[in-house]
Amino acid sequence: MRALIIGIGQCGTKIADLFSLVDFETLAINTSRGDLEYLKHVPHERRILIGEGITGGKGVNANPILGREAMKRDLPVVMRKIGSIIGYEDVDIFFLTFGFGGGTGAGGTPILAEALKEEYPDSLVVAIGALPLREEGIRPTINAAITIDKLSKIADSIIAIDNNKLRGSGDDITHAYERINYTIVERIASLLALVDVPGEQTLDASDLKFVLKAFGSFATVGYAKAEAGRVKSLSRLIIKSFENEGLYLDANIESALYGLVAVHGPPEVLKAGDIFEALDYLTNKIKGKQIFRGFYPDPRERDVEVVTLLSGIYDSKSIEDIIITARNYAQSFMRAKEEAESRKRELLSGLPDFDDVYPAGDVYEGTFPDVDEVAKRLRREKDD
Ligand SMILES: Nc1nc2c(ncn2[C@@H]2O[C@H](COP(=O)(O)OP(=O)(O)OP(=O)(O)O)[C@@H](O)[C@H]2O)c(=O)[nH]1
Ligand SMILES: [Mg+2]
Repeated sequence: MRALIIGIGQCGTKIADLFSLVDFETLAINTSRGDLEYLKHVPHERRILIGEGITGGKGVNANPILGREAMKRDLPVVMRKIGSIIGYEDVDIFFLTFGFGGGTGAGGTPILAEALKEEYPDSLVVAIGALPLREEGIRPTINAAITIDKLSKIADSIIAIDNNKLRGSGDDITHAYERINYTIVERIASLLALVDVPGEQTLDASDLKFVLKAFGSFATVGYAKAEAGRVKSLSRLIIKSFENEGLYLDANIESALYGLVAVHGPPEVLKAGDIFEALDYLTNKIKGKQIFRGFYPDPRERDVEVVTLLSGIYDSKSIEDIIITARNYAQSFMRAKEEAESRKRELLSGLPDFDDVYPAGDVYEGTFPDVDEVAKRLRREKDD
């Protein structure tokens, strides 16, 4: 299975940087030169500055129109770079990582997603985006809502990460972001690492692609881990990975179409009976009734790790909150704008124009006297 992780904007490139650290193929794209330089693990030749002519390499300050234009202008450079990375071996999935609330990621990601879909129709394009914190205010929320709408028509799945949910309490925000990014990469990297591992009952690239090819609906990744000696019921641990606190966003998992469960741990704990009990329960619970599974017994392992993927989700409070807030704001903004316009018309009605109050015909039609000439004449007259 071949995945290419493409980070767009600051949040996205920071996430791609962590994927690079764990040996994934990555590319980092940003409008800010400083943010690109700040990355630690993405190789320098895999960093692309876009929109320099528009921004001077200084970012787009949360304006997605500029982010979109930057990506459009430099799309040929970006696509050539991607082509040279890919070479002759197909990519199964492009993962585009970004923050929904900024300008570069929100504006640029849909443009790149569309170009990738066109150029590589057999590969999947999966968006992995962080949803803005509530306290960031209205603009990031609007950027997020509009970008969700656009990507839902282009991407195969949208793995939305709710920063509000994963933030926890106490941390300052920079630490919280670091921790969230780590969680994102840890889970997705463990899942990808388990695909195409030889063995019976393992997952292959086509299983993962089947689950993620879900017409631009939402997907989420769940996770549960425990020391093998402490696992009393494996079935319970698997079910826990699907529970709300384990997921990237608040979602009703019953609305999911497909699921995928990968269980990794010491062979004596991975009992088929327990696993099937959990899978039966979950298959009945989700709407689409299809769950793929992979078992990975590993005698060297001391922990049991469960990674789950649910896709085809449409019922998510995290997403709904953003869409409703953005729509209410847009509607009340449009109303306020109309009110301002009509109030302005009312206030200024009945005023005359200049022609109504000044008499016509006072306009001097001749040529103006030459001031130098007049001065010379006056001086001559004085001297005489
Ligand atoms: N999870 C996570 N979210 C982040 C991180 N950095 C920023 N965000 C979120 O992403 C949004 C901002 O996106 P950025 O990536 O900073 O913006 P950008 O795409 O670089 O665009 P501009 O800075 O406007 O050019 C905000 O809503 C933040 O909540 C991060 O490291 N991790
Ligand atoms: Mg930025």
